[in-house]
Amino acid sequence: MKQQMIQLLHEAEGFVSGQELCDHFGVSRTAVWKVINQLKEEGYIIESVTRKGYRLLEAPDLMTAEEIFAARGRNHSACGPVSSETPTNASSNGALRDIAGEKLKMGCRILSYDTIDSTNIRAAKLDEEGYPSGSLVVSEEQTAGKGRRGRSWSSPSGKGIFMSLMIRPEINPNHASMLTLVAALAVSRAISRVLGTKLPENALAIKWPNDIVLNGKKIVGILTEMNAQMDYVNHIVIGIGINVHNTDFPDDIKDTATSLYKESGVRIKRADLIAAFLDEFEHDYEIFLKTEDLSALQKEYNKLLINRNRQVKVLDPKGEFTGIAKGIDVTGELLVEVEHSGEKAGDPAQEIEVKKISSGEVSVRGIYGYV
Ligand code: BTX
Repeated sequence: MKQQMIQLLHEAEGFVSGQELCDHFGVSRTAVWKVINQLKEEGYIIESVTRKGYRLLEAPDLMTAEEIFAARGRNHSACGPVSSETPTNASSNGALRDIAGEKLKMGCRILSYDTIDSTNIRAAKLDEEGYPSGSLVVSEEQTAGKGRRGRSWSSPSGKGIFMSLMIRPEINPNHASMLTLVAALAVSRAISRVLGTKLPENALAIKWPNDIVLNGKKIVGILTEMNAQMDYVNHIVIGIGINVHNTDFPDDIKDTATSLYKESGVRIKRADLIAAFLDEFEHDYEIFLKTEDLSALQKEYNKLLINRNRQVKVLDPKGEFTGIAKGIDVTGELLVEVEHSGEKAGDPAQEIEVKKISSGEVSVRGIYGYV
């Protein structure tokens, strides 16, 4: 009832009468009043006026299932309110898979925590617990937020979005790494949608393969983890960390990290950004499943790519080299043009080799500073 009450208050143009709420839920006025009081305690600002009823003046910046569903409801009616209780249709083997052409529902189960070790660790368990593909874990804080290759992700309470989406795509496991790029594109679009003109033009960019940068500093990190057999994906967890309200950062990242608030001066509602991401990802994921490559998304991704046409240093374990990044190909590999000078000294002949860099093998840093 609480979840539906929040939805109703969000959707109402003005006041909702107490009688309407009693009739809708089939409960007494006292029961309605109790839920309203509970919401007020949680930070909802609700005006109550005799003979008019209740009106939601402001919702708190919570990342609860209720707030995320309400935010989606305003611009995406396909995902109705769904209980976040443990589902009863537990079936790990043979669980429904995501196939192109089927209606995908990203975020239709949301598990929201105040604190957790890592949302990726929790999301990885959802598959065998029988949660449907598209289930989302969100937390206010992470005590052991994970970055790639054993690195950590700073996850202070109330400052960011720490979320992990569990999906079961019916794809070749070799194609799974492309989903990180699909997610990066969806997060970029979601940020642009929520902040719009509050961000300077071209300030938001993707640093291949999985960072989003704002004014040259890191604002989003994405960690994709897979549980698969040789030819079969059991599940994939896409973990996303977004710096939202941070005003300062730990010493080791203070020069390279930033937040949406620091760059725009706007305090967004985190549920709005999560809802926008779910909409965007749902759309792009379906496109990706059709071809299992990035052919339909490559152009947009390359437009956002900060490394494009810039000199990059490729930290390949077999030997570092520099070159000019040209963009990604349809498989998400970064194409880097490397110049080989002529054999004899003074020979002007130059040969250009295009090397394909796959995210698993190397990391790429700009020659000048972080990007
Ligand atoms: P990454 O390995 O590319 O980036 C980690 C590096 O980024 C760190 O070593 C540090 O230098 C820097 N860093 C750490 N925290 C932050 C931050 N908040 N903002 C900017 N820079 C930072 C990127 O890994 C993948 C991160 C995924 C995080 C999400 S949060 C939800 C989910 N759960 C989980 O445990 N991880 C993912």
